[in-house]
Amino acid sequence: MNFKNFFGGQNKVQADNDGAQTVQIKVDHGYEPDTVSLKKGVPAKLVFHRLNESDCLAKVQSSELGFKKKLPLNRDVEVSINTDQSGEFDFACGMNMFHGKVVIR
Ligand SMILES: [Cu+2]
Repeated sequence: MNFKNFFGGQNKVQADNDGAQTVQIKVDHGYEPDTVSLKKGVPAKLVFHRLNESDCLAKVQSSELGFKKKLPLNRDVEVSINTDQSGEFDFACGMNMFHGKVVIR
């Protein structure tokens, strides 16, 4: 099966060499894309990249997905996502003002 055709959806999911799903998320005026679709049971990571100097976006966190990360300006920050459970999981900036969502199916 060709992973690149398999995932589809509104985000650009790329399969890397080990078969993991990788999604780049641009952090500027919020998250882009703000909804990420992942395939259940396939290892996944989000790669956040912050372009906006605002402190508001300098952290990203999700209690539902169990991560809290600092996002240094202009750097890739990888977050591994457990895809064992299907569902919709929110993430947000440190002040809970900007929101994004991971959909696992
Ligand atoms: Cu904020």
